Amino acid sequence: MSDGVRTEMRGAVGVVTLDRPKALNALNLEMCRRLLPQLQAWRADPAVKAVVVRGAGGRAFCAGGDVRAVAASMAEPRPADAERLSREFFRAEYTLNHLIHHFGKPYISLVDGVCMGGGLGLSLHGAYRVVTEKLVLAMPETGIGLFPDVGGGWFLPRFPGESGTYLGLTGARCSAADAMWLGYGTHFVESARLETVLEALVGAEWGEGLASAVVEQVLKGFHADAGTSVLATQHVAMDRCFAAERVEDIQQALEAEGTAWAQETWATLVRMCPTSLKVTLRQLRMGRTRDYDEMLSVEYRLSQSMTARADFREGIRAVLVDKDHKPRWHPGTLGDVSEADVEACFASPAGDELVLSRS
Ligand code: QUE
Repeated sequence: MSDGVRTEMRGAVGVVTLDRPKALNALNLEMCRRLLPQLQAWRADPAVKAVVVRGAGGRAFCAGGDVRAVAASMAEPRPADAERLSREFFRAEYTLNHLIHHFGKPYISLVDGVCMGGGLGLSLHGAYRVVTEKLVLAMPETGIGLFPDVGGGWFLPRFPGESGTYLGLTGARCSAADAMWLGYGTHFVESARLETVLEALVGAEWGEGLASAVVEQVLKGFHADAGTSVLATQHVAMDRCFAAERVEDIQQALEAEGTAWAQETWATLVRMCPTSLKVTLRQLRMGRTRDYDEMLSVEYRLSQSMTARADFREGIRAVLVDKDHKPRWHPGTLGDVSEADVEACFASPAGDELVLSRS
C-alpha cells in the first residue's frame, strides 16, 4: 500500500513521490500522516544529504489539498464528529508546511505540471523548486469559498509588488516563466530531463562540505531559459490596481484601467466568493508584517471558519463535483459582506489553536 505516497532512499537522497495520479496527487490526510514522520526521520539522519519531492503520472505535482473529502465530511445533516476531518487535515497539512519551511537540508521539488494550493505548500517552503514547461501554478481557493492558505498569507505578500495580491484574489494561473519571475521557480529544466536531474543528484559526490553547494552545482548544469513572463509585462498595471485596502476599490481601479487585461481580471473577480475575497485581502495585508509561524496560526483559524461556511460546500460542488462553474454564493455581493462577517472568520475556535514552534 502506498497510501498515496511512495518514499525511498537513492544513495544519499530521500525521494518522495506523491502517488495519487487520478486525483492529480491532491494531498489527503493519509499522505500528510505518512510524510510527516518520514521527513522528520530524514531530517535527523546525517546520511540523508537532500530530499527530492515529485508527482507521479506526468500531469501534476499536486493539485492541492483533498478539499473534496473535507467538504463531504461537512455535508448536511452534520454527523456528530463533523469538524474532525477539517481539524485534523488542516492541522496535519500546515504542520507539514511548517516542517518543510524550517527543514534545514536541501529540499528539492520537481514541479512538472499542475501545482495549486496545497502543492505550493509542499514545494515553495523548500529551498529549491525546479519548474518545467508543463507547470501550471495557481492559488485558486477564492473560487471554492476558501482563501489562499498553506502559508499564502506569508508568501504572497513577498512576491514582487502586488503580484501576490493579484494571484491570491483572482486565482490566476502562472506559467514556468511567470513562476521564475515571481521567485517561486529557482531553476527551469525541460520536463524530459527531470529523470536525469534526479540521477545526477543521486550520483553526486556529497563529501563533507555544504550539501546546498552540491545541489546548486548539479541544478546549474540543467538550468535553461524559461522564456518571457506574461505576468511580468502586467506588473505595473497590477501594482496600480491591486494596492488598495478594499476589494471594492480594486474592482473600481480595474474598471478605470480600461485595458483588456483589466476587464478580464474584473470579470474573474466578480465570479469569486465575495466573503473569500474580503477575508483574503485582509489576510494578505496582515501577512505583510507577520512572520511565517504566526500566519500559519491565523490560517488555521481561517481554515476552520471557512470550511464551516456553506460557500465552501457550494464552491466544491460547482468546481469539483458538478463542474458547472456556476456557484451561488451567500452573501452574493461584496456589499453584503460586512466587516463583522470578515472579522468573525478570523476568530479562534474555542480551545483549538495551531501553535507551531521551530524545532
Ligand atoms: C481550488 C482548490 C483546489 C481545486 C480547485 C480550486 C484544490 C484541489 C483541487 C483538485 C483538483 C483535481 C483533483 C482533486 C482536487 O482543485 O485544493 O482531487 O483531482 O485539491 O479551485 O483549492
